[in-house]
Parts: sequence; C-alpha cells; structure tokens
Amino acid sequence: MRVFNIASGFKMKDVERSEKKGTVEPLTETARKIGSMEIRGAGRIARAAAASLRDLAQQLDVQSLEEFNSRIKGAAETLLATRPTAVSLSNAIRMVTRYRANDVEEARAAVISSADRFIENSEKAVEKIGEIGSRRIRKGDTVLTHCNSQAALSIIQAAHKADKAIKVIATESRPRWQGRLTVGMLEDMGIETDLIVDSAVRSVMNDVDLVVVGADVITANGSLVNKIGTAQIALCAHEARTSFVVAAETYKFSPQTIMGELVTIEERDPREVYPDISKFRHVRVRNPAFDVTPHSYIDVICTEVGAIPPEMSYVIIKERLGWEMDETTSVFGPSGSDKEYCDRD
Ligand code: RI2
Repeated sequence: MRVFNIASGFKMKDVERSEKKGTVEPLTETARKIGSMEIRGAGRIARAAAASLRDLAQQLDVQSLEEFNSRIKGAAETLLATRPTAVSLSNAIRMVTRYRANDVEEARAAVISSADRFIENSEKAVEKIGEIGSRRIRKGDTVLTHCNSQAALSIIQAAHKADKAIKVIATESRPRWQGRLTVGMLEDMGIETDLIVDSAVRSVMNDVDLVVVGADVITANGSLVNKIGTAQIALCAHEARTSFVVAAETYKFSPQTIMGELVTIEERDPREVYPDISKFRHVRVRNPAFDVTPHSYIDVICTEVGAIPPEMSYVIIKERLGWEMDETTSVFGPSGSDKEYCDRD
C-alpha cells in the first residue's frame, strides 16, 4: 500500500523534488507545468507558485530593492497568467509579494517566510477541513465526489478513518479524467468506490447521502466556481434533496468579487476534448474548464475556520483575507495592485 499525505498528493511537489536533487526548478518551468496541468488542483498550484517565488527570491542576485521588486513582480505575472480562474493562485501570490522592506535582504527574507507560511498553513487547512467536514458524514453514508480535490478527499479520508464505513461514488471528470486520480487515492485508502461516467450522476443520485466537492473560487455571494460538471451535479442534488457540501480553504474565496468583478472561466484547448478538430469546418469544440454553482444549491462550505453557510462568504473575505481597498504594500504597487489582479479575472 502506498503511503501518501492528502495535502501533498501522491507525488511530492515538483519544486520539492527538484530541490532534493540539489537544483531548484526555474519558475518558468513551474509556470509551464501549472498551465499544462502537470501540476494541478487549486491548492497544489497555489503552493507550487508560492514555492517558486520563494526559490526565486532565494537566488536573485540584484543590485537594488527596485530591481528585486521588479523581478518578483515579473515572476508573479508569469505565474498569474497560467490558470485564469483559480483565485488560490492570485491569493497566494498576493500573500507572498506583500511586504515592507528597506533593502534587498529584508525583501528576500519576507518573501521566503511568507511563502513558507502560506505552504504550511495551506497544508494544515486541508487537514482541518477534513476534521470539520467529516462530521457531516454519518455511518454508512454514500458520498459522491467530482474531479480530484484534496480538500474534498480530506473529508472523505477523515470519515473513513473514523470508521464510518462510507462508500464513495466518483465521476470520471472529463475531459482530463481527474476522477481516475481520485479513485486511485480511494483505492489506496481502502474505501469502497464506484467510478461512473459524468452523465450517470442522475442515475445514482437517489443512492447518494451527500455530495462533497472542492472549490476553485468562492465568490462574495457564496457561489461556487468548480470543475466543469459541478453545477449539473448540484442541480441534480437539489432536485433529489441531497446535501451538497463544498470543501474550500479560505484562500479559495475571491476578494475581487467584492469589487464586483466577475470570475473568468478558463476555456482550455479544444483538443483536450476532441483531438482531431482540424477536420471540422462547421463544428466548434468547446472546453470550458469550470462552471458556476449558485449559492442556493449549497448547504455548507467547510473551511479551516469552520463550516459556514454560503451567505457568510463576504465575511470570510473581509476577515480572513484582510481585503482593504487601500492596500499599498504589494510589489504590484499602490492603488494599482488590486486593479491588476482584477483585470485578469
Ligand atoms: P483542491 C481542481 O481544478 C478541481 O476543480 C478541484 O475541485 C479544485 O481544483 C480544488 O482542488 P483543476 O486544477 O485544491 O483540476 O481541493 O482544474 O485539491
């Protein structure tokens, strides 16, 4: 049996692996892997981005604070451009690049310590969500999950460890088949699991006690942006009166949406859906990676600070993310900082 930690997944984080070989992976390589989804999952990409900024800060050989700031800003922009929907990425980058420093060494130390703190807190958050969310699961329950979410799987794993004799139904999650990762993890945990095609959700919903999914973004009004297909599952759960539970670390909540911004839904290469598109003259293959589930279909959002109703999302953004209109300390500069992030979404 393979031993793994939900927070780090089956494979060690790529950045950690390259460090162990004595070389640090260039930030552009981490960005490429995030874009191609070799590194994927909202939490993992946030931690990988924080780690690559930390490694860059450690290595930067610059003559002035201005040069340091400018290199960090350029790197942050490269990372931000990789996955336009995931707010975990921009929240992580914002936390790591928000510092006050009088010289390069102070700035370097600040980036390194913020990145390490973010990574550690993020991993702890996944564990805490498991503890909190598993209380929603009763003995003998059947849980349906979609895609491959560390936070959702943390809940499932905690319930299993508490001997609740649960069963899981996992969707394939086309087009990138993240469901196959999920069932591999569930197999290793020793949890009885059914793998279904995405379109079989309604057929099984009457056997499901609760749905547990992860999150890419929670908006200020409590709506959920998550892997494509989530909204259909939520609609189906609503119709069947089945509980719909979201597992989301607080850095998945979007400050930009308080400013009225809409979340951009990433549209990926159509060849992920249908490889041979060149033969079509009249057919357009679409590949939106995420969809939006209205807050009215969500029973509870399990975060590391508690299980909250979706209507409390605004409070989480204000209190946990410390979002203030006049923030000035990011390398993205004074009032322009928030706007730059907002423009991307
Ligand atoms: P954790 C994934 O995105 C899925 O949408 C999943 O629900 C979400 O990230 C959260 O994942 P993708 O990278 O952070 O597969 O809970 O597009 O692992």
